[in-house]
Amino acid sequence: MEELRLDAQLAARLRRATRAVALSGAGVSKESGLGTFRGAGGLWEDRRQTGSAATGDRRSRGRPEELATPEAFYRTPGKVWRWYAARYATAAAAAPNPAHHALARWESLFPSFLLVTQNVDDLHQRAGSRRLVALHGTLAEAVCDSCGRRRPMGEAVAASPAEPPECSVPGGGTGCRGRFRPAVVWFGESLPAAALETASRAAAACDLLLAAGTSALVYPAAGLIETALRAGACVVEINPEPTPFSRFAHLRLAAPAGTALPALTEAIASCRSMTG
Ligand code: BJW
Repeated sequence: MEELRLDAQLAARLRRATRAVALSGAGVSKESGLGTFRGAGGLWEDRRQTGSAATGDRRSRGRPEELATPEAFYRTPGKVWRWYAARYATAAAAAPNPAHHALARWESLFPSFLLVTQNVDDLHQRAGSRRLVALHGTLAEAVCDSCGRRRPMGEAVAASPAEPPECSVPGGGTGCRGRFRPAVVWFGESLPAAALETASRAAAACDLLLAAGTSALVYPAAGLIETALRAGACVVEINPEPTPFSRFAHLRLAAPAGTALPALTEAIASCRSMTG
């Protein structure tokens, strides 16, 4: 992306911003080779429409609301487990892209910054982001659905590649008899309370919110954009496709995050280095 030119009013808002929040979604990891959920080529694209059989377990049929749910896991545990095992392997082999690296820089650009991610890959962390909350859990761990014990996903998949492994925490000699599942948040499940509380407070108090690579369809995460707008924050959106919030954004960059985010970050750094 060419150098970004900001109009004077927007440049002034970006220069004055002290409390920034970024909400990231699957589109930020797209250029690292990870699929988005919705839209063309997404993980939830209906294969009957594309006729593609080459995507293996990483794509799955049906509406997301019917797939990433506890009900789907209990109905077809092996299918759901293998889907996550394949996605875990892809994420583990992926590397952060320029969008992740640009966002890691935001910690030094603003006096207060919080990255709120919906992503379950750990690419932001691997790019160096530290002030981060993950709203939808992590692919890197499995958690017992009965006793809550956690173990690395890689270890759980190696122990049982085709079906979710049973938990064998000793207890009364029988073990807990639960099953491991990915430590992610499915539809109908509560988000981690502390992470949501931190994100909500930051959105209510921010003067700049960036929404990058998210369709902004899933709540309560998408509600953070509404919260920031209501608080009077400047809202910037990076997404090649429009979202329900596009028309409210003060700046909309209809481009891939891997190019738009470094360009925006340079523009912010340059206007913040100016005095006055
Ligand atoms: C690029 C790009 C590039 C492409 N660069 N961009 C209020 C109203 C209505 C419904 C609800 C509500 N509150 C709660 C609900 C119910 C539900 C919900 O939101 N439903 C809606 C779908 C209608 N929410 C929940 O159930 C949540 N729990 C909850 O609220 O608990 C309390 C409660 C319980 C019961 C009833 C009511 C309340 C939990 C939500 C959990 C979401 N989990 C998932 C799966 C995680 C595990 C996994 O990875 O499999 O999280 S769903 C999936 O969607 C995943 C994502 O984090 C999430 C968001 O998706 P995201 O990141 O936006 O990705 P995409 O694919 O949608 O969009 C990618 C975008 O990138 C696109 O726009 C592209 O254009 C763009 N893009 N290339 C930049 N290169």
